[in-house]
Amino acid sequence: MTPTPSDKHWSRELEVARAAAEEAAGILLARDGADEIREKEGRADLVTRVDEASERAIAARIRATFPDDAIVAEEFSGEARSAGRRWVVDPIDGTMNFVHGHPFACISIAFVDDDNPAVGVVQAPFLGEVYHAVRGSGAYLNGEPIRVSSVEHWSHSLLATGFPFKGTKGDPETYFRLVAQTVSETHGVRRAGAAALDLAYVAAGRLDGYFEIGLSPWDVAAGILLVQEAGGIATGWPGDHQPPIDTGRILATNGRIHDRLSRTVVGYIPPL
Ligand code: LIP
Repeated sequence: MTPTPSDKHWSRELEVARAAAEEAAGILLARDGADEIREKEGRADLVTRVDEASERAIAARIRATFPDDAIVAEEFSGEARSAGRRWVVDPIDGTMNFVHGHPFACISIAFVDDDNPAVGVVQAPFLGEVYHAVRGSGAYLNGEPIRVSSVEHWSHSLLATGFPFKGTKGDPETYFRLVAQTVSETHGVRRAGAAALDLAYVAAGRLDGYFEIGLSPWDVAAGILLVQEAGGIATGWPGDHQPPIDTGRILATNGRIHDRLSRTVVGYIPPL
């Protein structure tokens, strides 16, 4: 099914993404198979039968409407396509939290047209929150518009990050020195364990900035659009030549502290 130019506002893609996220949310809430856990590449890189059931449900909904689109997803990614119409899906972002019953876990679904996300949905079933955005049409939480914070001063900012623990995030000692500096200079740093929700919290003005490395496209694709449509800035690592969706290295802020955060992080972890 080839979309017509009138579909450029991506209303059908948003409808499919929201219905898929809602179906997946029911699967997460049921927790059927949550105790059937496998390790993937590393000690703490987990997958459960719920991740797999969530991804199958999401993929089925996408393919029913857009059979020719590519799907890039965490568990059965299959297609490593990095151009054209594609869906970038994390069936459970925050899997470690989900396994332990910590509520900071979500489904993240992005529709990417050309090189940038055009539709993004992040649904947090245990928090009762659904974030969505369409390129050029704003960002929303449970249907209400959201905007990034107005915090101007670095020393008054609340940040978030993710610590290295999967062996895919560089040198832990250097990273912890970076975190130590940001903790000493700001209102603090949160490490909640789900990149998509950290990005959604920046978009909602609950965090003023978020930074992390070693992520996957499905961790950030939807959240990048939420931040941008909420008036914030989401970029790759300072000096990187590839976008964050490709590098897995991201800085997202309210815009006002972006330069200070960029200068701080690149002092510890250089460009690729
Ligand atoms: C998680 C990210 C989180 C990061 C974790 C993990 P997953 O994704 O959302 O920000 O700190 O290491 O990568 O594996 O739960 O989909």
